[in-house]
Amino acid sequence: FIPPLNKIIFNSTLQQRCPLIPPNLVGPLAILKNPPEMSVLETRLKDVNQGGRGNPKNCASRHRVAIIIPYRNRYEHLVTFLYNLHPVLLRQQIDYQIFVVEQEGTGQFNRAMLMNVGSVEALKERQFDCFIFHDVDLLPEDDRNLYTCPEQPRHMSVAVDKFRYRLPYADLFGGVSAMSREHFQMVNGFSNAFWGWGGEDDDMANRIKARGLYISRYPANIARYKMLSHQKEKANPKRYEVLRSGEKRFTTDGLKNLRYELIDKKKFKLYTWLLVRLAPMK
Ligand code: UD2
Ligand code: MN
Repeated sequence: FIPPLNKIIFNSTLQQRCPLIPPNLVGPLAILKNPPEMSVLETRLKDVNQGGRGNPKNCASRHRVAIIIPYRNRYEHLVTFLYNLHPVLLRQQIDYQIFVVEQEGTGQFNRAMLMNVGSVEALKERQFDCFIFHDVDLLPEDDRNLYTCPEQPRHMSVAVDKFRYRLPYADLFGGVSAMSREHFQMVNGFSNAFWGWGGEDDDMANRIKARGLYISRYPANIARYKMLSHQKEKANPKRYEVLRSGEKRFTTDGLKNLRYELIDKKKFKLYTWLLVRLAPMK
């Protein structure tokens, strides 16, 4: 017996592949700003499975996506994020899991390194084919902005309210961005050398270009986000210097020399939580 091409075996039953365009999207969204308590949210989001996993009920998803959130000390943002994101991802018929990668301690934050850790730890669970790196404070304003990885790395937060819905500069890759597993590994992940605020996203843009890839984007009327308010982090004064010398480290600094200690891991209902101690890079 040879199944027809449009069907694949899934959970030992034959299931139709989901349509290319998810049928239940609503378009522009009202952002939900006052989330209930986490425990209430957990019972409300019935279609989400332990560890913050979701997948469409009646068809086989075309996408296996790990959503990776670099995180420390922004609990209110996290609750609001989960409140807004899960329903969108479910409507988009994506087979996904949300990973919150928390940096232990009070040392300088390293967003890029946490995302590297997230990718490595996610792949220990499943063979995801797409990574979406996501600031915890960004909420999509339109569910046609699909959480999937197209042919090229995609910068998803094109129009952010904080930047008056304008792209600040052409090579911006910060905020929310999507890369296939293949491309992410091809560029050796993010640099581990950016401690404190800034530079890590621009270094990734350079890695992408150096490999002959390019940053793609959806139209700005769809790729819209609201940023939750927070204090400005102190920028790393060395970021330009590290960025300028970045190219000579593309092949050595990244997934290749990533060192960390996994302190704790828990599968909460609405997300998988990883607590990590980052080792300074030499
Ligand atoms: C911008 C970028 C962001 C990153 C950063 C520079 C956009 C829309 N965002 O964000 O992607 O490149 O500049 O590093 O372009 N975080 C914590 N706890 C902290 C600090 C940071 O959880 O104490 C996480 C959290 O997910 C946060 C993200 O790191 O959203 C970026 O930090 P930010 O929001 O303070 O920086 P922002 O808004 O300038
Ligand atoms: Mn922010």
